[in-house]
Amino acid sequence: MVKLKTMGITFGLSASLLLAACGSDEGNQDNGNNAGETASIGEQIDYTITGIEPGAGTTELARDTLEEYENLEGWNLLESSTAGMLGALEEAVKNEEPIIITGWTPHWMFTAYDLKFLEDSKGTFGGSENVNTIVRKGLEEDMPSAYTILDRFYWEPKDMEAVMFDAQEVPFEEAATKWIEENADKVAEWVEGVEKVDGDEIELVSTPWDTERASGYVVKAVLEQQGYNVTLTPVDPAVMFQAIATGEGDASVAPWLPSTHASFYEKHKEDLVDLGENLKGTEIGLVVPSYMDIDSIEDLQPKE
Ligand code: PBE
Repeated sequence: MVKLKTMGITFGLSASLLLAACGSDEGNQDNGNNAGETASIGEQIDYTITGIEPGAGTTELARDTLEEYENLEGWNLLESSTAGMLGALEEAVKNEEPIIITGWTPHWMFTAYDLKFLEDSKGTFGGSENVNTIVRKGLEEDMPSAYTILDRFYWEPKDMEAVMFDAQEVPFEEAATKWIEENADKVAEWVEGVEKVDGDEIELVSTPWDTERASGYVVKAVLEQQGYNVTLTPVDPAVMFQAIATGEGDASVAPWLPSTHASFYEKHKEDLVDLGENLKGTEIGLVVPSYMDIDSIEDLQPKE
């Protein structure tokens, strides 16, 4: 009896909820309020862009973007972590809900999900860019072997992606070693004619994202094969540039230039040596799942 009664109440509730839902739908149309329109993307996501770490270059450029685009008046950037952003992205895609993230490539997010960059007509995210190698002043004289290898280090997005892909299953160190074994020709070019050393210590400074874990561990392993004793320390981009400028760190293969890390680079460029790009063709920006009916940052509506 009790059970039946409960079921009766449950049924009653569902029915009234259904009725209420229908009623409110009809109500909207009757109001003539935005007749035929669904909520704007901004309304649906509460005018919030799902961002990453406060110290990332991407976060800085996303803040600039919110200032530069008048149509983003009233929007905000949720600063959290890369893991937090990826979790929110996964959840949204699973439910086919709208989401706007700060994203970048190379990254497995573009393989795992069908995503697109929003066009950036004002260029606040800088378009296609590179990853550079920077070293401290005096490294060329102090550690000529390491300097030569760092100067020659160059690879392609597909190489970096291969390491990142394997590193989803095994530690980065192992993924890097595998890449080196499979690309012995390339590595041989970097170390050709370079004198080995006997345990000299070298400090590599990097940032805490997978792209730079991939390059950092590859360069670390190559330098170790050459006899160096290598430490690899991930820090915020601001700290990374500062470390190379003050000489606390010896080298970094992690700066995204000329845009993502522009402000840090500008601050320290006189006090470091820029060896140019080690990888071409990265990009950062606002990214959405392809099922969203929007192509450009300009198409977003200001908060009402
Ligand atoms: N990233 C990955 C970093 C650099 C590498 C794009 C998230 C950033 O500083 O924004």
